[in-house]
Amino acid sequence: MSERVSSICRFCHAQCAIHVDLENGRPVRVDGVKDHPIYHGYACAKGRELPRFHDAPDRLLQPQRRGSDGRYQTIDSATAMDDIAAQLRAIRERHGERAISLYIGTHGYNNLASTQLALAFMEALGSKMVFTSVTIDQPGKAVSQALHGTWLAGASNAWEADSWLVTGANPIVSMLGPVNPAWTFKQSQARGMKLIVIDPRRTELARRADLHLQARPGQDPVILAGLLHVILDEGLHDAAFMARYTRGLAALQAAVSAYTPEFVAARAGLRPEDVVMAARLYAGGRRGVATVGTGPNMSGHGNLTEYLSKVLMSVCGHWLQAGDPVPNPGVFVNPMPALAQAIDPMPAWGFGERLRVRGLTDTAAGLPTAALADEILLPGDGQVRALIVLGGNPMMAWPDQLKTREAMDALDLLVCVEPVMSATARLAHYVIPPKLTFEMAGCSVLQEFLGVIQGWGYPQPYGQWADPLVSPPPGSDVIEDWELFYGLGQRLGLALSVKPVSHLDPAVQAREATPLDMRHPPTSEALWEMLLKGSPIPLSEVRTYPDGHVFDRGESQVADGDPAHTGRLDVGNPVMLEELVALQTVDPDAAHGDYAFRLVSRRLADVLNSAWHSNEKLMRRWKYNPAFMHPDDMAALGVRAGEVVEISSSRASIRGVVEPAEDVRQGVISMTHCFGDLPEDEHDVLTQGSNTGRLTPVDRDYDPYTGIPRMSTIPVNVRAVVSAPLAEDRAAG
Ligand SMILES: Nc1nc2c(c(=O)[nH]1)N[C@H]1C(S)=C(S)[C@@H](COP(=O)(O)OP(=O)(O)OC[C@H]3O[C@@H](n4cnc5c(=O)[nH]c(N)nc54)[C@H](O)[C@@H]3O)O[C@H]1N2
Ligand SMILES: Nc1nc2c(c(=O)[nH]1)N[C@H]1C(S)=C(S)[C@@H](COP(=O)(O)OP(=O)(O)OC[C@H]3O[C@@H](n4cnc5c(=O)[nH]c(N)nc54)[C@H](O)[C@@H]3O)O[C@H]1N2
Ligand code: SF4
Ligand SMILES: [Mo]
Repeated sequence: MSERVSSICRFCHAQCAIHVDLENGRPVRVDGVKDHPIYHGYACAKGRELPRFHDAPDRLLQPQRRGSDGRYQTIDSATAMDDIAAQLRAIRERHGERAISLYIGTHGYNNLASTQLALAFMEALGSKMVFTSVTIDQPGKAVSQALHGTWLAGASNAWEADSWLVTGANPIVSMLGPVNPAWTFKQSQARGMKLIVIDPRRTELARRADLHLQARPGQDPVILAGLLHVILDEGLHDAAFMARYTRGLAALQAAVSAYTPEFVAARAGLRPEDVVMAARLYAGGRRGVATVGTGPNMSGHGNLTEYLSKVLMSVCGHWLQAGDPVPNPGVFVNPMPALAQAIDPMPAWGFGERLRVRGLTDTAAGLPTAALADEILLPGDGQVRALIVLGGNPMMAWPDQLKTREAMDALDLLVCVEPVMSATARLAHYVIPPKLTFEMAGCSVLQEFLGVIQGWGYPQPYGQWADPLVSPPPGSDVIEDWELFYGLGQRLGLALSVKPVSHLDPAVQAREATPLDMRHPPTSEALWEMLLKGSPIPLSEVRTYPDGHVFDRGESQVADGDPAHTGRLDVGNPVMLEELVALQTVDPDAAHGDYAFRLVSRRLADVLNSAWHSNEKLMRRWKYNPAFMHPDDMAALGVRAGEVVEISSSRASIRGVVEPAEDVRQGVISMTHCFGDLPEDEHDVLTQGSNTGRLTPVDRDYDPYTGIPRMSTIPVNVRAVVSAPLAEDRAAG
């Protein structure tokens, strides 16, 4: 028996609408939805493999408990929760709430129901030790918004913008940007939108750009300061917008004065005329968007790069202004009021929980995850003893893998919510396997929620709901991720409260929170109703459109703000400008003259971080993370395609399999993260790849506020070690 049903892929944040073929109750095939108004039939190779994840031979179907002999034993989920709760209680009694920490990774976020319940659990427990992948990803986003202030009406979307500047992101592959980026950029450029890309690699996006600045990595604040210099110098800025809504122009002008196109070009390895052209292209239109990706956030001065990117938007008056159409009035999420009005900056760091290491505090992006290993290792009051990992893989993803390894060993209790025995799960005391996508209900709220970040999200009021399609495999004992946190809350006598994701304002979320009945668990649907409480379109209405729907919310325009409101966007934040001025005299890269190469991160289309590397189809091209290098660099080193090199940083050495890539700037190695294995289990670079996180020390060269260390533009040396047979195979075949 076969049927075709509608669903949502939740393997990444893109949340594509999909069609799933079921045969005898099992999913067998996934396709994009033809003629879909938002996704236009798109579904990537990973989404198409969802059925194989559900039936994967390495999928865990029962909770695992590690015995004193190190072996895992199957237990049932109720017993697992009893055990974990008892241990948490003991740790709390002996060491206090702070000893219990939570880390939410990528797959926690892909399902906001689990994230919200995990947060509710920690709040009820009274521990502020909540860490997420955000602070080892793009912490500069939230930090810079706090420093710069918020424009209520928000930014244009790619469907309507006149110019789009992307610094160190590759949305065509990563999907972090406009929904269905390839389709969207194509339409927008046909309409006349100018696309400018700054990236040391000629990426899939850069190839489509009107101008690609193939700069030296790590020089982004210098380049953006150069753009600001040209814009202010040539009078391309929006003086009226600046006078009315911003402050700090004089300080900004002074700080960028030395960043002439010649200076910038020399520093960043560009041509001065390209710096000028980038400024003119970006500033040329009425509405523009400047976005930054993971590359610059990880390359030092990430807050500054993100800050200058927002300053560019404000200097050009590129935000949506009174009379502009409101692109997305919301389906599941109530957006900020569409007003031409600025909200003053807010504290970006220095508040909340204080870490015991490196003087770090809570930040607008959350607690610094790069410091959690040290918080676990450092003895004394407040030492972290327990860690619950929700949909993340610290051993593969965190910087400084060797330190992370030590930290995982030092924990009294490590719990992973994981569908496979991931590198981290193999060190855990308990592994709780979750239900997977097709076994759970879900909706498109995540992608809509991400729309608060300029340049991301749905361009129209689109929403979709997905019912569970299949039961978990017979005989399995898998639960929805959130059920673990509910179950632990029950056993610890906590009162959990669900904050709705349908509101952006934390105060409103707290006010609208629904206390859970701690005796009778909610159904998943009831939980989603709580999460979407007060949404612009009721869930019941969204559910009537199985393939999702663009709702008619009428035409609306951005309205004038309240004239009495005095909020202003700050384009002259003193801390940021001081950092910028210091870069004039000192090129931070010059300190690493002993290292000939810079290793930059990137994404591969067929894999998502560390997830499901066991899938044969996705890994058919490379079972490892290739070290992409320019052919001239390879020739200089005397290495050929497929040969193995040793890549050494100040912290550690890893191996890499060389892959020639004309698109990579010389002097740069481009390599994706989350490969390899535990240090002791990494034996064969050709089948496992290697872990770039091992190259990064967390306690040197880190951001003083968010703690993010240098995870891209890592100074490294490269030397040939082995002539792998692979090279001969290739030559022969
Ligand atoms: N050097 C370097 N380091 C990096 C990066 C880089 O670019 N360079 N990138 C950083 C970034 S941006 C991030 S976000 C982090 C990623 O950090 P993490 O989120 O910690 O790492 P992931 O590999 O995404 O972990 C996802 C885990 O979820 C599991 N999983 C898969 N499906 C499901 C599911 O349905 N439910 C649940 N509960 N779990 C599931 C996977 O098996 C995997 O173990 O890595 C960071 N590390
Ligand atoms: N297929 C796939 N999609 C993914 C992921 C995945 O693993 N695979 N991971 C997901 C996650 S967790 C995230 S956070 C997003 C990330 O989304 P993006 O930020 O778009 O990530 P990347 O595609 O790695 O693009 C980063 C770009 O920065 C460039 N770069 C590196 N260093 C520098 C620098 O110093 N300056 C400049 N200007 N550029 C630099 C790299 O060459 C690369 O092209 O992707 C998500 N989507
Ligand atoms: S882009 Fe993301 S959501 Fe879309 S099909 Fe691929 S993995 Fe799934
Ligand atoms: Mo990420």
